[in-house]
Amino acid sequence: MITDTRLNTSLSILLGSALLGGVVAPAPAFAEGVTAGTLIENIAVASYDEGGTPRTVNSNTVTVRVDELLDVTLTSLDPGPIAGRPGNAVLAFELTNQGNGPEAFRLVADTAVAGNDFDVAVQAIAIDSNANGTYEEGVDEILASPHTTAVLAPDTMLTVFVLVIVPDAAGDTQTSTVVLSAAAVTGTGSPGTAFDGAGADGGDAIVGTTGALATARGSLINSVVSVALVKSVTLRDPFGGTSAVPGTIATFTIEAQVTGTGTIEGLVVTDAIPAGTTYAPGTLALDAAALSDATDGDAGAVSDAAGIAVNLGNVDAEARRTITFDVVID
Ligand SMILES: [Ca+2]
Ligand SMILES: [Ca+2]
Ligand SMILES: [Ca+2]
Repeated sequence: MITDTRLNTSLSILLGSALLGGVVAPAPAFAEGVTAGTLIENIAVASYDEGGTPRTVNSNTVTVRVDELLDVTLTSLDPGPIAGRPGNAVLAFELTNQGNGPEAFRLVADTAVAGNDFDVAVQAIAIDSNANGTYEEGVDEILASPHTTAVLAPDTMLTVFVLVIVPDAAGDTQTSTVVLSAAAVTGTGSPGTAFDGAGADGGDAIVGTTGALATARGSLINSVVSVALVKSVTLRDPFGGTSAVPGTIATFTIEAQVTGTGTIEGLVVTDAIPAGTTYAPGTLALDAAALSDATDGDAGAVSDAAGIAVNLGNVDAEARRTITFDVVID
């Protein structure tokens, strides 16, 4: 009651000019209305004339404390299924305290969603501590279990990251969905459910239209890229035939096949010069275009000691790159 009296005094200026009849205090500019704990006061005034002297009489003050509404929304921040690959992936969500009081929210990520081609494993749930929309290890806070946000002021939005691991067994183009839920820590329930005394400033907490519980779905599509090498040889002997004799030129063909979805990074193909043969200088080629033997600006380099090396760099699937070189049988 002491607190109420103090607030009555500070807030009564809102209604100092109240007229006869009900008057509601101007609402602060919150989406969900007057902040929980606000005291709405009303005083009626009667004005009259007594023998030429104006008089006024005030009514007693009626005070209503605004209860706390518990409401929350959650949306996926990903524009669609994110591209994943076996290993780590990050799904992003936005949580908003739609209530009119301070509230924390408990987060639960459900990975076993009907229709999934595979289920991811949840590694952690994190908060975008520096509010840049990107998860950064060591910067953004990992929530300890049970995953509960800090107490959020009304209308506060928070970016939440669900860090998942895509299993190695997940196939190319397979999809998986994660359902994240956020529940008001004070309680959830059907709209109108009351938690007596559990709201801001000792008022009640009342479940709002959202049920104080929100869910959102984030999904990913797996991309698996792989490389296969297929090697073959053709022979030209000194007599116009295909026998393998000293002096026969052996042309090796190595086909690098990049299959699946995505990009292979830093692909380098190497091959030793076989014992009993000597590299035929100037014969290294990539997709029928000559490469110099020297280690220089092009993709290829050859020496009898080190063999051939062709740096294909980043290769998008699907792709086939063909390397050829000649050796002479000693
Ligand atoms: Ca609260
Ligand atoms: Ca961040
Ligand atoms: Ca070269």
